[in-house]
Amino acid sequence: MDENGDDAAGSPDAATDPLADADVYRVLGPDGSPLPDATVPDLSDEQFRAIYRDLVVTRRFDERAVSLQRQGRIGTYAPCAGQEGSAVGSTHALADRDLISYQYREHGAVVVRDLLSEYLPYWMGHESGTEAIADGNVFPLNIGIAAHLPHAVGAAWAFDYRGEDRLVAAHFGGGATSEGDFHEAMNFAGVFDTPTLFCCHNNGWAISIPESRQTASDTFAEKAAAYGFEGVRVDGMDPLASYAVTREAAERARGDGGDSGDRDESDGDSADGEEFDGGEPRPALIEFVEYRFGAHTTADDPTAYRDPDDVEPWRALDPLDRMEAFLRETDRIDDEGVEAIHEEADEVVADAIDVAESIEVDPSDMFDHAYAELPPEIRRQREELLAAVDEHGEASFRRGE
Ligand SMILES: Cc1ncc(C[n+]2csc(CCOP(=O)(O)OP(=O)(O)O)c2C)c(N)n1
Repeated sequence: MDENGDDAAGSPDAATDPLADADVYRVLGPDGSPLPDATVPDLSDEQFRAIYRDLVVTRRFDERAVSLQRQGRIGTYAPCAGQEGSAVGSTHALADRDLISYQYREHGAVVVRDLLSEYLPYWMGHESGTEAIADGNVFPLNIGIAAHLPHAVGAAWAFDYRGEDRLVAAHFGGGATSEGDFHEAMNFAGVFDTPTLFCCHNNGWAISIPESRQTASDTFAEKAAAYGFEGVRVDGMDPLASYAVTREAAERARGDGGDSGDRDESDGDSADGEEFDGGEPRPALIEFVEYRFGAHTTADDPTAYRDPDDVEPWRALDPLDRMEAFLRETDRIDDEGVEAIHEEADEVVADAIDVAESIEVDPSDMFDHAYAELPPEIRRQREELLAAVDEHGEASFRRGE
């Protein structure tokens, strides 16, 4: 219990020992070795390497995006370092036809869908970035916390209604669970059995608010019990555990029983003690227990609200290091293979930046996407801008010119 009288999981106390909670499902130990009682997912060598490749691309993208923001080449950016394991692992467990609806930090999901070039323009202010990823079954990212969740449930309900074998994986942070939209979405999904996976990223913080001030529940996963479906906790910094739990939940959401054989059934308990047992399609809440290594966004300074030393125990669980160690230990990769993946990641991200920066900009685009019909004041501003561009030339509006 902390000085505020809270004993919820994810409290600053718990943050000092990431392995303290025994109810968190893991496949890999901190050093990347499979845990003695864990079932390693039944994937091909190629699939294991693809997960590692996507983790490395996501990390590289993250580093370059922060650097581009510092150079004034993109706007505000939300770093994901530390959280790649859950976004990448869970997306590998889905079918390409499944829809992903995410908050703004789960860039790994976009990497798995191979959409970086289409996506990066969003962060540079181009609306095309949100339109193009729809072709890869990814909803535009959502800044209004939890506002996407009722839409995600609506889309899942529509899939079910039309008899389409598709589900929706909806990602959000712990802070989003304090919003009414979260509860409305969860309730509707539970009552109407929509094929929705609620992927809650418990990264310790909602900007400067620690999880212990976000909820008095012991866990986020247990909130599912109130809506009549399963909630499960998993190590979000363990890509293989994230894969296994998501795959099982996805099968259950499709009505396939949810026993993929990848996960020891004794670890499959829901928050209320019932096991996944097959049968009717059901939604699920997956709490990914993880940590945000960096700032909330590039506009944030985390040293104002947390001790940098608190991050270190979580860095020891870095999902890239654990996955690489697992691949090496099981002879699925060697030095050359690791190097090749890092080189590929550099190239993929550099190409995405080239593509995004080559987009021609029409300044009037900024007025195009909020209203079907422009209100008079916005119309006036548009005309004023176009007149100024006509008079002074577009170049005079560019930075440094
Ligand atoms: C409806 C709404 N309220 C407040 C905000 C301001 N805001 C932006 S991010 C954020 C924290 C969200 O935390 P969490 O859901 O835990 O996700 P994380 O940023 O940790 O990934 C808040 C409050 C917002 N974007 N939308």
